[in-house]
Order: sequence, then C-alpha cells, then structure tokens
Amino acid sequence: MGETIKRILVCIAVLVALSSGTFAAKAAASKSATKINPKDGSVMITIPAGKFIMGSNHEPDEKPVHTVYLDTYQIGKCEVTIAQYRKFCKATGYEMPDAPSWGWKHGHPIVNVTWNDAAAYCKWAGGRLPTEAEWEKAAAGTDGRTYPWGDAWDNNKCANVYLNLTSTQPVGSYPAGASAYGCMDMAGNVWEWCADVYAKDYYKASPSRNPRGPSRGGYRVMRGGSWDSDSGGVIGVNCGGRCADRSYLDNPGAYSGGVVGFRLAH
Ligand SMILES: [Ca+2]
Repeated sequence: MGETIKRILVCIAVLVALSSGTFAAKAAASKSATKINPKDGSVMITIPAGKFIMGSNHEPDEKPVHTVYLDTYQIGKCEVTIAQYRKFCKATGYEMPDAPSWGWKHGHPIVNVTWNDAAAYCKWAGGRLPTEAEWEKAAAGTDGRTYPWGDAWDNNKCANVYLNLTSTQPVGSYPAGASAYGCMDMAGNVWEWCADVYAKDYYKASPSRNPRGPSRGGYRVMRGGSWDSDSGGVIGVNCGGRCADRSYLDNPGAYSGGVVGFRLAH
C-alpha cells in the first residue's frame, strides 16, 4: 500500500516537473517574441511592459539610478542595414549619404545618417526611433546588468575598438553579445540615434513611466558605442559599450564619421 502511494507521488512529481519545464520554455519564448516589419523586413522583438533599472553611478549624466516603467513596445533585433536604407531611398527619392571609407556593404549598418535621416526612415518603415529609455531597457534587460550580455566586459562580444577593426561589421555578427531580449549589437558596431532630446540632468526629474526626454534642446541622444569605441567610461574616451552610457550629437547632426546609425522601434 505504502509503495503504491509512493509510486503515485513520484508520477505526480514527474508530471509537475515536465509541465513546469514546458511553461518555462513557453515563458522564455514569449519573452523574445518576434515579428517581421513588412515595410523594411526588420525583425522586431517585443519587449513586454514592466519596470527596469535605468541609469548608473558611472557618469554624472547617468545619475540617479532610477526605476522606469515602460508600456509594451517593439524594437529592431538589429541595426538598420545599408540594404534596408537603400530600399527606403529608392522608394522615396531620399538621397544616400556619403559612403564610408569601406564602401557600401549591404549587410553592414547604415552610417553617416543624421538624426533627421534616421527619423525619416523610421516614419517610412511605419515606426519611429526608440526612446532613450526603450533603448536602454532593450539593452540592459530587467536585472540592472552593465553590458547587454552581463556585468563583465568581453572584447569578443561586440564590434569594439579593442578588436582593431577598420570598419563596421555585418549586423548580428556577435550573437554571444546579444541582450537578454535577443537584441544584437546594442554594444558596439554603430552608435544608435534615439528619439529623445539630450539633457545631462534629465534623470533628476524624469517621469517614472514612459519618459520621452526633454521637450526642447539642441542635441539628440545616441547610445551603445561603435566599432571605434571602448568599454565605456573606464578609459574616459569614446565610451559607449555600457547599457547606461549616454552620448549625444548636434541636431540635425553633422557628418557622423562612419560611427552612427540607428534601429527601428514601434
Ligand atoms: Ca550598436
């Protein structure tokens, strides 16, 4: 009798373990649900509504560390490529920017685009640029990590200055450096324009829900560093690889020297 009960209990335990494993797999899959944006073919990752930790104690403009709630949104898995930007130019009569020194390689990210160029592309594609907060959540996830892949810098997880590169790399070349949501090249390859106007003291009084940046100002935010940037503030120049690192350029943006591109958001 006792043995039968024991067997039944073991069977129940096995069934519970199997079903919870299935649920866990489903939860992980839904965490990075994707869809294709029909206009430009961008793979869009859904970032579920919820809170994340924004900012860091690293640089003055990243303080204070604060909790931000964002509604659900979609963000490009990869930076917008040259092939995609060409399609936009052909469809709209928009002019391609000057080619970088490595020429136009279709799978590489578009560069030498101003903020206005990036915003025009996103509008054509049926989306918009990500807000600074959306960009940071997609990079850092919800566990407050320093880099998209974790807390320790790793030269081999993104296109960065320590690899002695001479150009951008094809988008998605560093899958080991993907963020918790599966976004690629959030650190390195090209800096990415965000929708927000930049203000160094914005976090001191920013809204805790869906912040959209100051209403006016002469600079626009860019995030993530480039193939020509280091790990972020440690050396003090060309910072950018850290998820919380903030940088900016003049609006509408002068020639961006082959290091600035963008990704699409909805
Ligand atoms: Ca990037």
